[in-house]
Amino acid sequence: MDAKIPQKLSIPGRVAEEPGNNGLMKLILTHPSGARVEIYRHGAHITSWRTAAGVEQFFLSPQSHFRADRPIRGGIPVVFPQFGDGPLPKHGFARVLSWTPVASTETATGAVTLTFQLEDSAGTRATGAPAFRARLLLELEPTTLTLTWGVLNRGNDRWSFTCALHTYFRVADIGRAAVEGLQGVTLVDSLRADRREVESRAQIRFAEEVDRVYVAAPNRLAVIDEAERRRVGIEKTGMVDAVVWNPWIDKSKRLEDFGDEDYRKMVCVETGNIDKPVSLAPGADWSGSTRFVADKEH
Ligand code: TA6
Repeated sequence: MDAKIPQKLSIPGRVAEEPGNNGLMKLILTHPSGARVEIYRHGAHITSWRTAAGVEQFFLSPQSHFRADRPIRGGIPVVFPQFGDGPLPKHGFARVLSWTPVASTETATGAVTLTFQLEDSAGTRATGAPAFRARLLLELEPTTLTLTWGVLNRGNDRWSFTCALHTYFRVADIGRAAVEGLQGVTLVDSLRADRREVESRAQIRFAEEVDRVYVAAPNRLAVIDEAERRRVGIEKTGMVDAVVWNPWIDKSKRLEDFGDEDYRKMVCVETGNIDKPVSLAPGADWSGSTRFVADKEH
């Protein structure tokens, strides 16, 4: 079991740590408004975000593993330094490594923040990745959650990587859910040999498996949950692309940490740098952020 967070990081009533599922340690951020986030050291993985109204915004699979060698299914997997398949295990090593909480604050405006850090290790260097430092800053406010991600190349050579926040949004009914903001954007369809085409729809709705990278997507997107009259705005900076994924029926059955019917209750809308990798000279750093804004549907 991880050690408890150092006393200097805990803030009474705001930042605490406790054993989570399967004994993995999780930190809990609580905003004075009642908004709340849970994040595991494992993968710096956010598993829950509730707004001040107490409404859960993310999907977490009841069948998720909580094991050091498996990613958590749901919430926000941190995909780094590789999106998808490639020389590393799929979606990279960051989501199955333990990150370290290194700072926590309550800002003058009342936001509660927590910073996690991941640095290179013999294991990561064995994959060919250089010395690096990755940091993930969470900022929690009554109806928003902002993640700011920074990567510093501490190696001696240029380093290119792809990355994403692989966010699983909770919806009451996929049949009454939609993703907005991608009309006119070039998409790469993973289910059709990476064929490229232009998204024609103002609202993307779901009636089959969807697995598409949207290249250079607009910085404002939205997930609509009509059944609960909810809308979550997504505001990204420095994270060029977006991904829309729903496994639908057949793939859901193939995912052993995901219920056969769970495709009805979630949609992934991811933000990241996928089509064109981030390329860092030695000593250079990259930063990107994604803000989630929970709102009642207008
Ligand atoms: O982001 C979409 C995707 O690449 C899909 O192809 C699907 O495999 C999903 O990620 C989940 O991947 P995982 O390795 O977490 O099962």
